[in-house]
Amino acid sequence: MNILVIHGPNLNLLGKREPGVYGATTLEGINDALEQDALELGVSLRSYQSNSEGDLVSAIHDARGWAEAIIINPAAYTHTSVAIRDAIAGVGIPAIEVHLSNVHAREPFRQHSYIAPVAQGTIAGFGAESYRLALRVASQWGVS
Ligand code: CA2
Repeated sequence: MNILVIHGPNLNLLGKREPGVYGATTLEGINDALEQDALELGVSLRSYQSNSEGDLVSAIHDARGWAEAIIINPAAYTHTSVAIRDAIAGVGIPAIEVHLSNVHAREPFRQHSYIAPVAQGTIAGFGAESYRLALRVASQWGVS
C-alpha cells in the first residue's frame, strides 16, 4: 500500500523555532519516525512539504495512480484553502487531516477547517504522534 504524507507551510521550521507551541521534533525527525513505522507496517511512504498552496494542490493531483491514502497537515491552509479541499475531494483518495497542536483549544480562527469535511477523519493535539496514529489507521485500509 502506498501512502503520501503532505506537510503544509512553515512546517519546515519545526524544531528550529517556537518549540513551545509545536515541540522540538524537526520535520526530518517526523518523516524518519514515519519511515520506520511504515517499514514495520509493510507500507510505502512518500513525504512532501511545500510552503505554496498551488504546489500542495499539484502534489495531491500527482498522488493519483500511486497513493491509496493521503495524510495531510495543511497547516495554516487548513483554515483558508478551498483549493486544497477541492483537490482532496477531486482526486477521490481517502485522506486523514492531522495537526500537531489541538487546534480546537486555540484561537477561534484555527477551530474551522476547510479540509475536515472532505477527510475521513482528523487527528489533532498529539504532536508528532498525530502523524503516527494517522499512518496506523491508513495502513489498515490496505488490509481486507
Ligand atoms: O497544529 C498544527 O499542526 C497546525 O497545522 C500548525 C500550523 C497552524 O497554522 C495550524 O493552525 C495548526 C502552523 C505550522 C507552523 O509551524 C511552525 C513551526 C515552527 C516555527 C514556526 C511555525
